Amino acid sequence: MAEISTPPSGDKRGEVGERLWAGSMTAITLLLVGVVVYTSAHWGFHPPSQVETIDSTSLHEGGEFSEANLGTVIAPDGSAVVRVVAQQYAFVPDCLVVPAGKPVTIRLASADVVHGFLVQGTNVNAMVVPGYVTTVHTMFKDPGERLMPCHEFCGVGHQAMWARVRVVEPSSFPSDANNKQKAVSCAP
Ligand SMILES: [Cu+2]
Repeated sequence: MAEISTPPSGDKRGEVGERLWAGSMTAITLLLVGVVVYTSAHWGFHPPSQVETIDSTSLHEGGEFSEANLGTVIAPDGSAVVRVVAQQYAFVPDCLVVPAGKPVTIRLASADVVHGFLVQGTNVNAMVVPGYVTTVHTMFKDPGERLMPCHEFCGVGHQAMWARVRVVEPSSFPSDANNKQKAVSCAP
């Protein structure tokens, strides 16, 4: 009968090797966890939306993301808040109008699955997870039009899901935006 290879009794080399490996793996794991904890605390990492929750199944029934609130509203200080719903397979509204050179806050909620959005040529890039509000603060320097595609695969119509961001001079901003009752967009 073949002997299973075990260290001869009294030979501790195998056991020492095992302990060495187990010890170094534990040390590496602890080091990596330490690096994650340190960098998170040092750089103040947090989810982009500060974990603001919302009931994704009832967005259309009222509240912040009801139809009348979707689009851009200008605050008295000239800054803009844009509210957008992401759903299979469109952004509502699908054309956002924002003032150039003013602080812009974009708030998105998903009505169904995970979506994502980015604005071409800027660092605006975030995911839109159902149940949470995604908030992005930015500023668009120059007037012009930019594409805003969905970048998270969200189903068979994903490739057709994109919006435009039209950056205009604050002076030529639709005047309705100053009326807080009505959000504006450039969607047809
Ligand atoms: Cu999508």
